[in-house]
Amino acid sequence: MAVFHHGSHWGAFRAVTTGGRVTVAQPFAKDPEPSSILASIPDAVHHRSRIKEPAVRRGWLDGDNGAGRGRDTFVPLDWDRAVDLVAGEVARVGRDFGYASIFGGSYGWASAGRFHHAKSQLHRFLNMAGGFTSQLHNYSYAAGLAVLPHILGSVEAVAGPVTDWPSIVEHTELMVSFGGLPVKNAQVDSGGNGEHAAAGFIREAKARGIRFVGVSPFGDDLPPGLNGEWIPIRPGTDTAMMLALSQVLLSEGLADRAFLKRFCTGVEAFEASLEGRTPEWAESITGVPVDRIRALAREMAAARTMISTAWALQRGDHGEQPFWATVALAACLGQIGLPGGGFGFGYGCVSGMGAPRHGITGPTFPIGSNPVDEFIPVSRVADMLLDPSGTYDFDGERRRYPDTRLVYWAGGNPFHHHQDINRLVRAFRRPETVVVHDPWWTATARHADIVLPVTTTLERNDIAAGRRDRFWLAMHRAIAPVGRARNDHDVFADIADRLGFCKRFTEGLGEMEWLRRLYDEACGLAGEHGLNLPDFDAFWTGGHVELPRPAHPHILFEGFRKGEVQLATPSGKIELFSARVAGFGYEDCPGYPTWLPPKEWLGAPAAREWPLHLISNQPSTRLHAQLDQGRLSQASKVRDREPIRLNPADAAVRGIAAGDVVRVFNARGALLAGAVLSEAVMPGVAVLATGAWYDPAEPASPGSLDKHGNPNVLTADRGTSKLGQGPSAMSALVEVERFEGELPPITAFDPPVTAA
Ligand SMILES: Nc1nc2c(c(=O)[nH]1)N[C@H]1C(S)=C(S)[C@@H](COP(=O)(O)OP(=O)(O)OC[C@H]3O[C@@H](n4cnc5c(=O)[nH]c(N)nc54)[C@H](O)[C@@H]3O)O[C@H]1N2
Ligand SMILES: Nc1nc2c(c(=O)[nH]1)N[C@H]1C(S)=C(S)[C@@H](COP(=O)(O)OP(=O)(O)OC[C@H]3O[C@@H](n4cnc5c(=O)[nH]c(N)nc54)[C@H](O)[C@@H]3O)O[C@H]1N2
Ligand SMILES: [Mo]
Repeated sequence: MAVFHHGSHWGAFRAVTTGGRVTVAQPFAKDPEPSSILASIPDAVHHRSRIKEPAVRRGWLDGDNGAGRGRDTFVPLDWDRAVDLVAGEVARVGRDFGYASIFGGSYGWASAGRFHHAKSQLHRFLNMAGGFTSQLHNYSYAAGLAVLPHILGSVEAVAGPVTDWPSIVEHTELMVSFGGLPVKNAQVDSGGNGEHAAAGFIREAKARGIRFVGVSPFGDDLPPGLNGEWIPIRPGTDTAMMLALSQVLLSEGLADRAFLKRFCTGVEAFEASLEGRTPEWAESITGVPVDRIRALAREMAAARTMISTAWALQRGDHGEQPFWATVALAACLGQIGLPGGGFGFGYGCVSGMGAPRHGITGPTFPIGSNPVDEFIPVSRVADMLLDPSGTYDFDGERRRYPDTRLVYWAGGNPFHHHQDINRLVRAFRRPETVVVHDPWWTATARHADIVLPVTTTLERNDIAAGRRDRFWLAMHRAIAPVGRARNDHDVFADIADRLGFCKRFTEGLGEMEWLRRLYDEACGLAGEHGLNLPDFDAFWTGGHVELPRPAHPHILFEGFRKGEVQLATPSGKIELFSARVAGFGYEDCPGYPTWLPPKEWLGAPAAREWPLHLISNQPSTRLHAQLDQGRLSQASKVRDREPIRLNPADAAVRGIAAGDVVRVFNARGALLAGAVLSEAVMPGVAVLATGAWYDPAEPASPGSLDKHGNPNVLTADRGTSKLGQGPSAMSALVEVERFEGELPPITAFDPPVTAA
């Protein structure tokens, strides 16, 4: 038995190995609240779904123009041949079509280590090869990243740092959260997560007597034991409620006029737009009673109030609006920049939002710069593949999609993360070649032509350092590579060698030399902030470095409120009306926060045919599709299917009992899931987390039933608006029925046959 320091998006741990296998992941002693997701790590590392050797799709070898992607068998290759093929494709496409025809956006969370970060490795490699088309923004809060610079001049309200929890614990009296404080999500953070602090701060806040109000279609979004008040709301309608709250504040003389005058612009236009936006109007849209809306506005004005809006709210049609309406509501309350007051996006959404930390950048792998300046808004990938050289609007620009010939993905899983998978299946048949690196036979690997097996973090040395975390974590190699897996870095070094730039790519450094260099560089930066950190050897042996908590909690927009800084908006102030956004002339994102009905919501005409609103939230038992093979996720399945939560009344009228397998469907697709009945789901809503591995019953035909329960066969692939073009997964209507047929077995975890 041996024990190794390690780190992950789910937390720091000690990897215990026996006989060359990882058997247990023991939580890090300094973590106050380790995630139970750790238990799934050993299962996944040694799972039969690992890719054992490089493979090439049979139809690609036969020149089928992509027709067989997603259903073909694969032929094993040796590494030399695999590397030759990939190098040949990169060179050919770059030469014949230009490097913008290589799509290397490669969106995804990959793993925590900062050196072996797959997407960074790919980007460094492609930058040196000649460039690539990239992706802008993220699936988490793309609409927010687009709209907030116009109204706040920056993105920190959504990307952090937001006001620190200690400021909330000490000063806040009322915390109103749209989308709740989903602490299931605070189990993870990107890049490493040594300290899970959010749930503890929330408990402390409760002990101090803070009152919590959670506005959400799903009661479980407020942590258990909080005794918070749950206000159910129809999905996709929060903007209407926020506008009505603002209308009450302004019309009842409760708004902070001095704050609005001094720190905001466009107040008159905003106020005029609220004509008729009364609680009565909002009740008809949101389902929240008039009296509760009016009383809540008064309660918010009477207390030190923190408004938290979950990232999920912008992941829908017109997703820019709930964020803008949040800012406007907080501006009316006038507490922005005060301790414990104002607003922030994403409390509870990941571990580190609101966690106090120094603004020191951890070890970072240098990727260089892209000689091609072509990008797409992150979630327009299927549009790009289906409509080469098609035009679209984005944030004030008219743009054109590139003509993609080669898709290269390392560290992401679009067949998990993208909306309308049946459309994505068609889109993925378009390019000439698809290359994927992954440790596992994910649905994306199955839809590739050349599949390269890479190591998991446990098979290599690395350093984890989450941007929002206080710990830098040594990640010690605990086992030998599984099968013939290799590190992404080594694979790219070999391809670079074929293309003649290996030395530039590796800089002649080996793995440990890279780690030492990245650590030393980060220490240098920390030193400039007055932090003296141990040298690399002490860090590596000790297993971690702990950055101290800052002495004073950060307060969002404190300096602005004190008059020390202006915002980087055209007016220097908070823009309740934006002349710039209005000037774009987008009907789906006008110049001030506006309730615009989603294309799909419970008030839409389509709801007569598809009467349930599907919420596909983040899973509590894994990270996206990662670790779906593990024991925690598997234990949550119902007859092997992903659990779907339904209100008992909705289940009863459909003759559905707890534990039944149900068919969930709309015009875009259909899936099987396992029914769980819960009063915490408001009537008319169904909750199905993301991440069950896509498992089509008939891979040959797009539109086939997904046997396992990936909600993205049902979600719509359209941009939030012309402004943000973000993903709009949350705006999806469906119907649910009992599944009567013979239950097909799950095959998503069985490797596609490889034939010699
Ligand atoms: N319907 C719906 N869809 C959603 C969402 C939603 O709320 N609803 N949420 C969206 C959001 S916010 C996000 S962030 C996305 C997440 O989408 P992704 O980030 O794409 O999901 P992951 O499953 O984390 O995919 C990461 C992949 O990287 C692989 N990987 C891990 N380590 C390595 C490595 O070292 N090398 C290589 N090459 N690969 C590695 C993993 O095996 C996995 O396949 O999903 C989005 N999709
Ligand atoms: N365990 C775990 N944690 C994770 C992740 C994971 O995969 N697993 N993923 C991480 C990632 S990449 C991200 S971006 C964050 C995402 O953080 P979020 O986007 O906030 O997460 P979700 O779970 O999608 O949504 C939070 C809650 O918002 C509610 N909600 C949905 N639609 C509406 C609406 O229209 N109105 C209101 N009021 N509420 C609504 C849902 O009930 C949902 O439970 O989570 C991170 N944390
Ligand atoms: Mo995300």
